Amino acid sequence: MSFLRPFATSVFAASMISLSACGGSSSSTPEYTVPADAGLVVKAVASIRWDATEYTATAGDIKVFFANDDSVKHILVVLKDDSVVGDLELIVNKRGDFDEGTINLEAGEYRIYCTIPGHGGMNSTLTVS
Ligand SMILES: [Cu+2]
Repeated sequence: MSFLRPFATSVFAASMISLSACGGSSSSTPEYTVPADAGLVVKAVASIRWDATEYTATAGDIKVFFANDDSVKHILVVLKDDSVVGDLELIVNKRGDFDEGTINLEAGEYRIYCTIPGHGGMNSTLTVS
């Protein structure tokens, strides 16, 4: 993940003013910075769920940022008609972990899915247009 740092640093500097205006975050909030150019942001949240039931993205190369606000491991893949699309596989092992990658998707309906056994409920719609 070290490749993130130069970019994250510049974004952080640019957003310092707005962040400080918010009064800071609670100590229980996992620490990570969502890249400003992320085309799709997915978070795993408590009770083995995604943070949304429906996601949207713009067709083409989509930078996916995946963060873990839950306490167990999750593995994100994109499905189309029950088959994994592309070679994107993002893994977050514990709370506060994040991963990112890029996938090229044409317009259409996909699903954001977790491949961990027992996590079948992590199955949300992704609409690419
Ligand atoms: Cu999962």
